[in-house]
Amino acid sequence: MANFSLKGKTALVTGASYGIGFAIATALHEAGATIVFNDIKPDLVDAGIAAYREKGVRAHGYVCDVTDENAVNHLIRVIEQEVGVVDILVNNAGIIKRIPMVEMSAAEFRQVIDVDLNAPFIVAKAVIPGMIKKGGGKIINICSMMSELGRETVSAYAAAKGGLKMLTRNIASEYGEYNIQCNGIGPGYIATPQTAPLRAEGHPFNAFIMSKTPAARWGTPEDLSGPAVFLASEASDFVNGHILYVDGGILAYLGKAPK
Ligand code: NAP
Ligand code: GCO
Repeated sequence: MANFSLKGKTALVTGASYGIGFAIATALHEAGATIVFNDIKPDLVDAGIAAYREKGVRAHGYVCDVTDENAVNHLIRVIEQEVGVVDILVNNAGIIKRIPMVEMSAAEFRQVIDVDLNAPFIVAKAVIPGMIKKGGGKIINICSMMSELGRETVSAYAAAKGGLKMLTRNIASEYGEYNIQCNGIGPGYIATPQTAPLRAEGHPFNAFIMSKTPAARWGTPEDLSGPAVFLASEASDFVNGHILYVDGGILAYLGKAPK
């Protein structure tokens, strides 16, 4: 039987005070990992530590902006001193700006690229040396439907998440020989604060997503737990450069035909 245990492993999940990152970190803990997370705001880190404690998780929380390379390098050094070498990295932190492209400023575009693409590069670059020394590691990049599809108002996000898919494949290509597996998880439409505007009462997007999702429901952060444990464990040691879409079937479906 494949080994799904993460006992003895240290997992860093970025931007994991709540939302998808929080659910993934909780699942990695339940599989045996020691959890480390970061967020930008000290109060969110404190709230996250309390929320993890309520779930029985003694998480190590740190304040760090993942777009700041010096801060990330310092964070990794502190984690290695205080907790241990990072065995599993989940690049989860992310933002979205929903603005029609011709109305979006270059600064707004750059901000999304910075968090959703540059930061996963920065954090992966910071943990890979420790993984190589330790004989291997797991990197999981949180991609998106927008790694494959576009839609109105999300040009920067789609560009970032499309790039993140290829960064995932390139890390897999460049570091596979060091027993580092780098894969992606591509969530469908998940009920978190990031999508709350789309789920607001009466917003037409709800009906639209239901018509595009065979599962006919919004995903929950917990829907990502099993896929994350799989990609973080030895069970996926020969899976590399793969984007695992957890989307209820959206990418397979043309959409419900009008009756
Ligand atoms: P969310 O609820 O908006 O949470 C994002 C987290 O990232 C927050 O904790 C946020 O902290 C943190 N973060 C943002 N910028 C950061 C930075 N510069 N440094 C450190 N932390 C930062 O989002 P979510 O829905 O859980 O999404 C998590 C990931 O899944 C994102 O990469 C998102 O693109 C991706 N995703 C989401 C969906 C979905 O439907 N929800 C689907 C596919 C992919 P603050 O609160 O302090 O900003
Ligand atoms: C949007 C949504 C999506 C989801 C997710 C889908 O505005 O279309 O926010 O981008 O967040 O990325 O996989």
